[in-house]
Amino acid sequence: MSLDQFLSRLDQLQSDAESAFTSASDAAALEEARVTFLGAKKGQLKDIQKMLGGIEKADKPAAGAKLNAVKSAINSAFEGAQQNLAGGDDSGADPTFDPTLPGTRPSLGHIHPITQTNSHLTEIMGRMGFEVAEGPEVEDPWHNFVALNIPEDHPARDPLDNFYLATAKDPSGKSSVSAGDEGSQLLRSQTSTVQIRVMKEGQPPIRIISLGRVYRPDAPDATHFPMFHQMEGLLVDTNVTMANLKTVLRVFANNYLGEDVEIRFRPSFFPFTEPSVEVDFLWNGTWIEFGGAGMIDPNVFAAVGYDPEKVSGFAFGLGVERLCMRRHGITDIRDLYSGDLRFLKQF
Ligand code: FA5
Repeated sequence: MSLDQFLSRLDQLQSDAESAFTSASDAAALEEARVTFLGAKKGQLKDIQKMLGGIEKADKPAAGAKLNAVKSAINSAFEGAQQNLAGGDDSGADPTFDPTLPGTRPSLGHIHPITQTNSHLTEIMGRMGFEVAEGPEVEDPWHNFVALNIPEDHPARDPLDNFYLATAKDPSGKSSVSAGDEGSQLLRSQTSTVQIRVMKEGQPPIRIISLGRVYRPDAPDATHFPMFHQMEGLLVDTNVTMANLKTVLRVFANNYLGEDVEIRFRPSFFPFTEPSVEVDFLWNGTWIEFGGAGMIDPNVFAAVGYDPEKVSGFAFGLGVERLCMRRHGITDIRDLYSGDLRFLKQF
């Protein structure tokens, strides 16, 4: 073998060994590369060393010098790769940190199903021209009962059917509450109170909905909760009929529950509407009650200063939880308020 051939074989060997060492991704791969190039018996460096014997005598010093230089270059490339794999790059990085492992997802909150339902109902009713109105949850008996044509002796005013508030009135700190008292405040038992506030503040034509919490001392069961939500609707104009009321509620039900849902009115009684009805929707072959409705009673118009001979209107009040439960197949109202994230995260 000529000197030139020998030298170029050595150059080739050095570059092959260096790239094999740097691309070894773990200790096992590096060891395999070490045996290939530096192995004492079958290593490629050993093979070339054996060829030194076949070099012309005059060329031997140059060939030997090059062989030694390549040998030490390959050895130091091996040591460098060994250090890198051991994390010896002094960067201060945590050697136990594995960037390929999945991270811990931060847990994000989301909107409660009843709040989502309120937004959905607002959107549907908004398309029929109903604007949102609000009223306070702590009410006085005038808005909750008197203006709604609920007389003093009506069972709906019974202290056992309402949450009257213990408001201290005298400086001695003694509670002045005698439940049912004209002056005592209570948590509103229905959103119909907002009808009164809106009519007192404005003039017809009126077309509003009001979504909010109401409170009743009902024992919790699968369909009742002491705090729940209602969607009140109120439309006041001239020549308003029950056919208008039924159309609005049917369009609402078809949009919220489905095109195949039918609506039925059952005769009922509410002091603030005449005639009054219970509103049922036909859902999967069963009639289900969602709320009450009717034409505004002339006494209510009189209480807010409207002329019952000139204006007419309808109102309805639907249970928001019952609507939400139907749409999502929820069978127990208590699940909505248990605070169990496994349940709530499904919505
Ligand atoms: C009323 O509250 C009337 N204000 C409705 C109304 C408005 C009639 C306007 C006429 C004109 P009622 O007490 O039936 O009506 O309640 C209406 C709906 O609220 C019920 O059909 C039911 O869906 C829901 N609801 C009543 N009590 C509870 C409760 N404890 N938990 C959950 N939902 C309830």
